[in-house]
Amino acid sequence: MRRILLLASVALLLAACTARTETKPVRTVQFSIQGMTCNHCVEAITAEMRDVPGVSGCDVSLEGESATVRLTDDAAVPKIVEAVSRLGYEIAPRDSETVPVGHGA
Ligand SMILES: [Cu+2]
Repeated sequence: MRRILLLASVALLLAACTARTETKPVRTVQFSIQGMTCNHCVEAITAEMRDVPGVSGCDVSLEGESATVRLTDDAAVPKIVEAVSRLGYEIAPRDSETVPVGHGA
């Protein structure tokens, strides 16, 4: 009987997790960025990207001349391009993929 209760609660947890994935998908979009020369550039771009509505997180790579941005809203892509361009960097979206939310990351 105890075991059945345990299995039932595990099933409930899994169901709750799946439901959340469906209501709030997060996409990861890669950007190419030209013009970064030091970590201050990385920090400035990171701060600018995080201010854009619909961005839930980002990782900017100086060596890779790129950024990986997590979005909850596709409308954020042109806003990111505009905001980072305004700082004086060349930025363009590279590719994107849909990733499940609520499992780390
Ligand atoms: Cu710099």
